[in-house]
Formats: sequence, C-alpha cells, structure tokens
Amino acid sequence: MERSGVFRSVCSLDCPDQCGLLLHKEDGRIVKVEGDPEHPVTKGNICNKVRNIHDRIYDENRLKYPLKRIGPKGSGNFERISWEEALNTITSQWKESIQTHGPESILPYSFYGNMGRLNAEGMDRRFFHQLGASRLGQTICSSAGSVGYSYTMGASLGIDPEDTIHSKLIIFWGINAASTNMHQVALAQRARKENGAKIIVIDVHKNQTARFADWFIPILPGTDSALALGIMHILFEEKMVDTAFLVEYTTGHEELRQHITQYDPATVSKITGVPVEDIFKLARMYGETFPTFIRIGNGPQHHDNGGMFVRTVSCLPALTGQWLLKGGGAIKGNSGYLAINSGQLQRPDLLKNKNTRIINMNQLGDALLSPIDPPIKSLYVYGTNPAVVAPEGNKVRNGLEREDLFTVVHDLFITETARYADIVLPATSSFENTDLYTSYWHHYAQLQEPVILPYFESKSNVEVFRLLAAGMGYEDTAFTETEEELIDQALNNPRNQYIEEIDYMALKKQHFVKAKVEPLLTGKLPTPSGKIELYSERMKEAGYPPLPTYLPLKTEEEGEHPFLFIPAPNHNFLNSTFSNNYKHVKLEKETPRIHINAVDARLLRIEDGEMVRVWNQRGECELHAAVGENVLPGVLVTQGLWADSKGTKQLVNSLTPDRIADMGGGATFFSGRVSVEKIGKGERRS
Ligand SMILES: Nc1nc2c(c(=O)[nH]1)N[C@H]1C(S)=C(S)[C@@H](COP(=O)(O)OP(=O)(O)OC[C@H]3O[C@@H](n4cnc5c(=O)[nH]c(N)nc54)[C@H](O)[C@@H]3O)O[C@H]1N2
Ligand SMILES: Nc1nc2c(c(=O)[nH]1)N[C@H]1C(S)=C(S)[C@@H](COP(=O)(O)OP(=O)(O)OC[C@H]3O[C@@H](n4cnc5c(=O)[nH]c(N)nc54)[C@H](O)[C@@H]3O)O[C@H]1N2
Ligand code: SF4
Ligand SMILES: [Mo]
Repeated sequence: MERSGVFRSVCSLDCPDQCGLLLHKEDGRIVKVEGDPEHPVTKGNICNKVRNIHDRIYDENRLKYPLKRIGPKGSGNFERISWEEALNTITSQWKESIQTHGPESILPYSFYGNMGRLNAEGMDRRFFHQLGASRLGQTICSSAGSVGYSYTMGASLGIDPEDTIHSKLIIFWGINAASTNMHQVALAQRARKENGAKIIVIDVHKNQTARFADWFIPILPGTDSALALGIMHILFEEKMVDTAFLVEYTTGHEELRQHITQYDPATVSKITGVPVEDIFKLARMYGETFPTFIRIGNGPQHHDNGGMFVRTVSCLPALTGQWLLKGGGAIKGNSGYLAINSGQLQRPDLLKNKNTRIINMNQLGDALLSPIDPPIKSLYVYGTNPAVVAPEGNKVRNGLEREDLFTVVHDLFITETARYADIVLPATSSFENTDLYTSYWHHYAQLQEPVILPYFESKSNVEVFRLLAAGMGYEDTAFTETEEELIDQALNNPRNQYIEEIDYMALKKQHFVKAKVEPLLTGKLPTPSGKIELYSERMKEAGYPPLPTYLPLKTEEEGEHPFLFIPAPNHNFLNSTFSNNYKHVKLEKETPRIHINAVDARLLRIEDGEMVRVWNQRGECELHAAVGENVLPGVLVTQGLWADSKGTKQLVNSLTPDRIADMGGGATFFSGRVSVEKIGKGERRS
C-alpha cells in the first residue's frame, strides 16, 4: 500500500447521495477529504460532515482493541483483551445458548452505519443463516414507505435524479434535502437557474430546505395523504388530468375519480391546516406545469399512516402523465435499479429452519423484556446504535441492562449501546475495507478498496464473521470466499438486466458504473397489472383500502398530551454517527433545541432559549426552547440524535413510540405526543 497520494473512495454513510471521494494521504494517514470532481452526479461537492471525517477516523476515542466489561452494564468500564479471548468468549457463550435455548435465542441487530453491501448484508447474513439465529426485520428507516410505493409502482423505481434538471416544478415533500440529500438540492438549483423551475417544500418544520424554497407550505404532521387527495380532487374537478395517460398506463382512474370527491378543499384544509386558497394554488401549479418532480422524503412515512402516505403521493404524477416526460415523476427510493443477487450474497439457503422467527428492530425493548420463547439470551450489534436511535429508548436500555443477556457490540467507538456490552470489538472504517456500494438515489455503483491500513487491531465485519465461522466450526466455502468473489456474486443477478455489465473488474477500471436504465414505462412495471396501480387489488387482499386514502394518526394510543413531537435528524450528524465527535458537535454550534410556536410558548410562559422539560408516559427529555414561527401550533420539532453519555437528558427516543406503522413493520418516530413545561432560565433539573 502506498503511503502517500490521492486515492479514489466512496462515502459509506447511510445517505442517498453516496458521493465519490478523494482521500489525500500523507505518511500513511488521511489528511484531507474532498469530493471527486469526476463523479457524474456528486461532482466534487461533499457535505461538511465527511469533509471532516478524518477527525473521526483518528479521534482519540476510537477503539483500538477488543474489550471486556469490568463494571456494571451501562457504566462503560472495560479492559483490553486479545482477539483470541474475545472470539473464544463469544463462540463458547453461543454454543451454550444454542444447546440450552436453541439458536433463535441469539439475535443479530444491525443497520447501515456502513452501506457497503458485503459488510452490511453479506458475510454476516451467511453466518447467522448457518447459525440459525433469530432474523431481524430491518424496518427502522424506510420500510413503510417502500411497501407503500410498491403498491403503486411495483418496486423502488423512480426517475433518474440527473433528469431533474429538466423539471419545472420541484416539490420536496417531507424531506430536509439541504441536510439529507444535498445533491438533489443542487440539481433543483440548476433547474431553477436554467429552466426557471419553482421549488416547493411541504413540511411540518421550516427547516433549511424550506428556507431555500420559493414556497414553503407548513402542514400538520401525519396529514399529507389528505393534502395529496385534495390536489387530486382539484385536478379531476378542473379537468387537469391526462385521460389518455390514465387509460393506457394506470388501473382504476374511474374509481379514483369517484373516491376523491370526499376530499374537497374545505375538508382537506381542516385536516391539514393548509388554507383552502393554498390548496387550490398548489393543485393548479401542479396541474399546469410540465414536467413536475416530487422528491418523497422519509419524514412523513415515520408515522402510523406512513405507508399510505407514500402510496397516495406516488399516485399524483400519473394523474397528469408526468412519467413520460424527462424530469417528470417522483423519487421515493431508487434501489430497484441496482438490485443485487441477495440469494448469492446472503445465502438464505444455509438457514435450515425456514420458519425462523423475525424480530422487528423497532421493538427491541419489548423483544428483550417480554417473555418470549425462546428468550433472547444474546445480542450481537453492528453498524447501528440502538440505545440512541431505536424508539422507546428507556425500554431498550432496560433490556440492555439485563444481567443474563450476553451482548457483543462491534463498532468504531464505545457508543451508548457499547456501554452495555459484555464484549466490544473494534471495527475498521470503510476506508480500510474492500466493498461494493450502490446508491439508493442515483444510478451508480462504486468500489471501495483499502486506502489505509486497519486502525490498530480493528477488523471489518466481513473479517469478524469469517473468524466467528471458523470458531463455530463452520466449514462451508461460503465463509472463506474473498471480497472480490463476493462482489461478483452480488452483481451477477439474472433478474436485473440493468446491472448486466457491472462486475468487480468494471468497477475497478471505470470507478463509477451506471445501471443501464430505461425509461420507466417502456416495459411493464412490476405491479400485478404491469401498470401504475391507482386501484390495487393486492392492497384490498392485504386489508387496506384499495384506493389512496387518508387515515388519521393513532392519537388514541398517546394519552392526553397536547403536542405532536417530531424528533428528526440534524445537519452535522448522520443519525447518531458524529454525535460523539468533538469537531462535529462543534459544527452543530447549538445544543439541541426544540421548536415551539410563539402562541403555544406564550400560553406556557416559555421564553426563547429557556430550558424546557418534554415528557410523556414513556420518558422525559430536556432541551432548549426555540420560540417562533418555524412550526405550527400544537407541534414540537427537534433535530439530532445526540449521544447522552455525559448524563444529560437529550435522548429524544425516550419519548418516541414503538408502535408499528401501517405497512412494512415501519417505525412511527414522529407520531408520538408529549407535554412540555418550562424548567427555568438556563436552569436544568438534576
Ligand atoms: N445530515 C444528515 N443527513 C442524513 C441523515 C442524518 O441524520 N443527517 N440521515 C440519513 C438517513 S438514514 C435518512 S433515512 C435520510 C432521512 O432524510 P429525510 O428524507 O430528509 O427524512 P427526515 O429528516 O427524517 O425528515 C424529513 C422532514 O420530514 C418532516 N416531517 C416529519 N413529519 C412530517 C409530516 O407528517 N409531514 C411532512 N410533510 N413532513 C414531515 C421533518 O420535519 C423533516 O424536515 O437522511 C439521510 N441523510
Ligand atoms: N428520533 C429519531 N430516531 C431515528 C430516526 C429519526 O429520524 N428520529 N431515524 C431513523 C433512521 S431513518 C435510521 S436509518 C436509524 C439509523 O440508526 P443507526 O443505523 O443506528 O445509525 P447511526 O446512529 O449512524 O449508527 C451507526 C453505527 O454504526 C457504526 N459503524 C459504521 N461503520 C461500521 C462498520 O463498518 N462496522 C461496524 N461494526 N460498525 C460500523 C458507527 O460507528 C455507528 O455507531 O435511526 C432511526 N432513528
Ligand atoms: S454523507 Fe451524503 S452528502 Fe455527505 S459525503 Fe456522504 S454521501 Fe455525500
Ligand atoms: Mo434512515
């Protein structure tokens, strides 16, 4: 490995942009991180988080060695051990658990802290399939919306984001793209400059993206389906629908026309808090502009009715025939275009018991605390930080405190979760690994090859699972295959002709390889009818209304608390990643704040900047009030998943429900209700 130079790399974080990077190395160390100007979509621009990521890679608190716990769970007291001792402890505990309680008593718990396909969902899956462990339903992020979108469009297939420079009207619907999808904002800015495109933001919070929009439409949380139906109502009523398109490319437009008569603007205004005249203005802009593009965000699908929201809004572009125009249509997620061969990569055939239970990751607290058979006796956490990011945070922590639970955490840091571990394993950063990256927004695949040596004794997920497999005595060749072989197996997917020409060598030579996509409607969509399903028989069979519908939030499950509570991500962290890194906390400038409308603040005598206590039946939290007009009355918004190891009360997920959304087992982070009161000027309760 060369000790100095500039090296191509890719951002491994769970972010749609998946930027191309250039890592500048001096004397074996990364000294500077830049965007790769040759990347066709990200074009050399990257966010501040990753521009400073070398501060995280060489942070003084980064894990160097395996550790074992020497204090009470949660205390964070550990001592160094060897890899041999760590692996022996884990495999002997697991052999015992399997013998006394069966393999389902072991639960892997992972997410996409590193989006690399091999490290996030490759060798690990092979290992746990062979072991027969409980399976994890990975529902925490976007599963409700993905299922909802599929009912309409068949799979995660939207338009090519590069085409959105041709759009004339761009709606950011429940997405804080300025923080969470910055290159979509750059493309929108180009569309505005070159085409005079108008940019609309529909959100419960006047966030960074709203401030750059031509028009910000504040809406009450969880009511977006009603707004979309109100737009449809006006489109039909004022004859702005494209009947020829509806006849050729959709099912059920007649049923829809009748169904939406109930969503008249006055009714919709009452539900959504959007004034009647604004509903007309929005519908007419949408109906009279070509092409229009809707970027469907993750926010509104983190509600009880999140699946139905995405299902509903994804019907809109069909009404005016947008999908046939370059730059017309929508993107919810685009992972369908780069779909890999998960059978070959993950080897589900190694799992003997095909009925192995699936534990929903949104209900980790319950899974650890309630009597289930077999009980979970061991938890193996990697690529995620559930003590901070999972809902019902106090339940999660109580579960992690169980003395009889053997917990292993593999991470780069002693996260909040790792503080509860019996064994902590040091993980390499993605810059130390070989892996395959496929964006869920743009259409490019990229390869990461090691740019720096593993940090002290850290190991990649792939490597650890190889070692665990050897320790468990597994002899299948599945566990000895190289990264290069795994990448070729993953990319060899006869069911996805878009990636026919992509393999390890192509990625090595060309760096960014684009899926060979075709316009969405040239072939059949992967819905049962092959068309855009405005009416869905499949939804009817699954017990949902077959036409897009507004279903209210489950407020009855939330008690009498007066405020809806929306704890969303922030600009300088990525979920909880970076919340423990000095540089990034400093970039965030302010301590966590909670936005409250001035009218509500006056009634509660809360002044701007004061510390407030926010609570409900699940827990409490202390934050600084930001009083103003950034949210509607009755709504509280805070941003950032802050680590709270310093004993502060900033764990926003102590307040969020672990109810399951209407589709896909999804999370309902934003459907919780809370009360709020002032603590006093700058004071805080102990
Ligand atoms: N900087 C940064 N970038 C990130 C992340 C991060 O933490 N930080 N996280 C990454 C991940 S894993 C994901 S999934 C994406 C998420 O990124 P986004 O798709 O932007 O989703 P969120 O940030 O969860 O929420 C987006 C917006 O939805 C709003 N919202 C909440 N409820 C409603 C509602 O009922 N209606 C409407 N209209 N709006 C609502 C929130 O106020 C918020 O502004 O970002 C990725 N990128
Ligand atoms: N209140 C609230 N909660 C939320 C959300 C919200 O909007 N509001 N958003 C939700 C969403 S959309 C998501 S996706 C989840 C995300 O939540 P998580 O998936 O937990 O994301 P992070 O907090 O970034 O934690 C990722 C961890 O993986 C570690 N890691 C990185 N690379 C590797 C690796 O190669 N190997 C190993 N072993 N570890 C690695 C990082 O150091 C970090 O500790 O959070 C959810 N929680
Ligand atoms: S976090 Fe997102 S915007 Fe930032 S470098 Fe990574 S992919 Fe690009
Ligand atoms: Mo996510």
